[in-house]
Amino acid sequence: MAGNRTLTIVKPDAFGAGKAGKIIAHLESGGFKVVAARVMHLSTAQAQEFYAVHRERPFYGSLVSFMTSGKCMPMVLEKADAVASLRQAIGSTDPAEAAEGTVRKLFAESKERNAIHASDSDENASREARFFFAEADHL
Ligand code: FUP
Repeated sequence: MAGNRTLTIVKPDAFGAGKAGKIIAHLESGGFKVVAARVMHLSTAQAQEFYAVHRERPFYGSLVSFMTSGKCMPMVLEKADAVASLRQAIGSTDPAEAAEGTVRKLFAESKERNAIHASDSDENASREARFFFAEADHL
């Protein structure tokens, strides 16, 4: 995981609605390359750990319930300046505030059911990639 990789998750709202293919196509047309991918149903313990940074926030329980409500699709993506580029491509947390053409503007339902996750730093991208993948999956 150099500065050219990041971690994304197509969340259960988008995956369950059959939007994963369109989201991947949108990201690929934006220059991202998928270097690892899996489909999984997060356990409560996994979702709690993944979002542990938010555990004191009022939305934590609801977020964990949502993230465990169906299958999701974690992926490692590659592009120059991957973290910043993907944050820009997904748009604001709340789709009502997301810029035109962003993944959340195009595909998200609400601030919680917002279609996609993207790492917010190189350090978190590495940590989150290790959370979902073995090193050998994205060499
Ligand atoms: P983001 O980095 O844009 O995914 O947003 P955050 O890391 O701040 O929040 C993580 C997730 O918590 C969001 F994707 C959605 C959820 N969330 C809420 O449900 N309500 C809020 O007020 C803030 C975040």
